[in-house]
Amino acid sequence: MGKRVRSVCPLDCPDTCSLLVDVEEGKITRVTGHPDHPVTKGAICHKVRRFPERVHHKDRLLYPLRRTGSKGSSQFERITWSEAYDEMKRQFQSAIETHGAESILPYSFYGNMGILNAEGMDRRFFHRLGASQLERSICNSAGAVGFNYTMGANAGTDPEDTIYSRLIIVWGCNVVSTNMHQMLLANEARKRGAKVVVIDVHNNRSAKWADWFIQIRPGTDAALALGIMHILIRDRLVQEDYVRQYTIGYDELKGDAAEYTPERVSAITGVSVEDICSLAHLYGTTTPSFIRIGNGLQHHENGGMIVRSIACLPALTGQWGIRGGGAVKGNSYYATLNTRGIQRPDLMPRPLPRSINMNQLGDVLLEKTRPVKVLFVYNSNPAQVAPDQNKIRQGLLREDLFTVVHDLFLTDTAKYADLVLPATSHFENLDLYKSYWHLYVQLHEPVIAPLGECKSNFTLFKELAKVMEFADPCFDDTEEDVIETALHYEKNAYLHGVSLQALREKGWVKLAVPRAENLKEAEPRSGADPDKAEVGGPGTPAPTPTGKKIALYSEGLKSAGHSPLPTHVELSEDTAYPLYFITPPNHHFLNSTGANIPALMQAERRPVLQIHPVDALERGVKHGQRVKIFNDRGSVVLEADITPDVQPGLVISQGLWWDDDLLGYQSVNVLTSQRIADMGGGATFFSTRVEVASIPNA
Ligand SMILES: Nc1nc2c(c(=O)[nH]1)N[C@H]1C(S)=C(S)[C@@H](COP(=O)(O)OP(=O)(O)OC[C@H]3O[C@@H](n4cnc5c(=O)[nH]c(N)nc54)[C@H](O)[C@@H]3O)O[C@H]1N2
Ligand SMILES: Nc1nc2c(c(=O)[nH]1)N[C@H]1C(S)=C(S)[C@@H](COP(=O)(O)OP(=O)(O)OC[C@H]3O[C@@H](n4cnc5c(=O)[nH]c(N)nc54)[C@H](O)[C@@H]3O)O[C@H]1N2
Ligand code: SF4
Ligand SMILES: [Mo]
Repeated sequence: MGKRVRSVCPLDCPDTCSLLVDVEEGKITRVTGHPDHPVTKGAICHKVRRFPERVHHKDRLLYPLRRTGSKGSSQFERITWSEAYDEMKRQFQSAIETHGAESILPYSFYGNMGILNAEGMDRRFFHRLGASQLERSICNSAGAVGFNYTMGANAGTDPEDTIYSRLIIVWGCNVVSTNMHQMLLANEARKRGAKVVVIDVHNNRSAKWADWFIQIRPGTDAALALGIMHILIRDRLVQEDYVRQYTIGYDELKGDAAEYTPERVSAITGVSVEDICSLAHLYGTTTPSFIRIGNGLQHHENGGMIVRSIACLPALTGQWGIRGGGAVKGNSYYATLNTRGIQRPDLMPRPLPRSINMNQLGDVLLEKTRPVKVLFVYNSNPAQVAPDQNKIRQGLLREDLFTVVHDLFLTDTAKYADLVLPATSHFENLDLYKSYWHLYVQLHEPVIAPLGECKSNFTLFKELAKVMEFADPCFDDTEEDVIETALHYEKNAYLHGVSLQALREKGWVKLAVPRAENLKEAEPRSGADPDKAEVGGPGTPAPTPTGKKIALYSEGLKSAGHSPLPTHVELSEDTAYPLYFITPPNHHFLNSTGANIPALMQAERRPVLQIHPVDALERGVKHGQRVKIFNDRGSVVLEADITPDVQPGLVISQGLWWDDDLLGYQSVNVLTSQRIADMGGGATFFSTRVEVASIPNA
């Protein structure tokens, strides 16, 4: 007899959907949305509907493998877990003896967002080992830091309230593909009369869905935000009382914004003067108004400053604290857990091991003075997703590097491994999930038993700790113990009512974030001891989660060497190459996850390069022809798709496809740079410059 059980989507997607899973004879046969979840309401994307094919894929790794051929040749033999553990112990010890524990580098991201399996026992293990620390800044860190400079924390509007918004600006976010429930909530708001504006470089699915699409030049969004501020100030659309009460630096901002005339902003951004003025007036006269700030902005080298600048807008029109008003960059601050308890940074040796920025893996693997001797990859596929692939591949080919990859599949990274370890899918694990967008915490209880000899990250690192003879009691903790530790955090008042028991009963619990009212006053925060509370403290004087005033002028930015005021900074990279090359996610893959599921590959058809007719004509490129895209870092070949959906001077390839020698697919990250963004050590994928050439006789 089959069963239907509750589950959670583990993917690195803001929506963190609640799922319903049909299981028959130990196999997952169907995945749908849980209709009762207050935000995700039973709707899920195609990617996850196809999860039965992913979990029971013929290529699922089911037992440990040891390399037999040359690196990258995909030749492996089956070994036992005990052989794998012995080998890892030997390699760890040898690296520590010859080069110190810092020569061991964990490399992970959020292939599975579960707290226990993404940042739990693994962190404890590598901290105790004394391995190099990894700065996990490939995704949202530049924007998160930028937003914090303005608002004090990575927290904004409750997305459930956005059905009350009258104006929704989707700014650098492809919501139709990457945050589908924000699209559905916006559609609900539209039924109530709201207008949706999309500001993007690309006339993509979200742009076509919008009521008004504003096409902007790459990396110029801070100038547009300042142009809006200029007009709000000039035309007296600023809520002066609110600004005086809740912000710092309005007078300084006035001086700064005065320089961003519509004409100047138009010249920088490519948006017409008329559109800049209409947008500013629409924004200045509509309440509640909401801005969804996406990750597209902060994958530029000036991305932190762009997000910081946009984040100033809601304060000027007094939108915070109003139901349906404000902005969201991310909401992860509300769900702050007892991170120290989960990850145990106190286990690290002193002085602390060096920290390595994950965006610079290529250089780090080729570094000779303090070399990496052991690379341990899990929850990530760096040979596809990380910038400057030629250097990464060169590093992975090093004979003196021992690489372990723990994954569900033989990914492009795993092909270079010395040891490949089979990972459970999240359906096989107990875990805790929070969302970085909505305000519900969810529990995931195993839906099926582990397949083959697969082990979860949690189990793997717990067992490795035993193999390494780490006697610390924290390595005896069960999954339940760590969940209890994670939720036991009196400094976060929003966690009030979120317990393992409540989660077991209900599946999800909403964080106790006070509801925004249609008031200009902030609601007092309650539920915690005022002396202890750091997150969500009571009686905050300003409508920010920390109670601090909103920093239109930021001393913090100044001391970090940035402009203390919002400002437009020109992109600088590789001006020798004339075209910007932007590679955002596609609709049917989740980063490189799903790019080996036949149904999803068919839906995406093939990787292409979108190029404007003018740029194609200049280069003699024909539609459907194979073209070479190149810069100093390397070249890739893609099929040209000539379309006015991209602007002149910009080429776009969506999605991270796995390498395929037969079909000629290579990672687009061959072309992207290891250069770091202005803030948060962020990645700069989208500030890439290239040239495109037609391939003769192709
Ligand atoms: N289907 C799908 N969903 C996903 C993912 C996926 O791979 N596939 N990935 C998940 C992850 S990890 C993340 S971080 C999020 C990312 O999702 P989003 O936050 O939507 O970020 P991106 O899709 O990277 O970029 C958003 C948009 O920014 C645009 N853009 C690029 N440069 C600029 C610019 O200078 N100005 C403006 N205004 N726009 C610009 C791009 O054209 C793109 O439409 O999505 C998550 N959800
Ligand atoms: N050019 C370009 N590059 C980009 C981006 C872009 O927009 N353009 N986006 C960037 C962004 S925003 C992000 S977040 C990164 C994402 O980069 P990654 O986090 O590397 O994302 P994925 O490609 O999804 O790889 C996740 C891997 O984890 C594995 N996995 C899943 N669950 C588990 C588990 O429980 N245990 C273990 N051990 N493995 C598991 C999956 O099978 C998969 O191979 O990519 C970045 N790279
Ligand atoms: S990938 Fe996103 S939209 Fe799709 S099921 Fe998972 S959380 Fe929901
Ligand atoms: Mo991401």
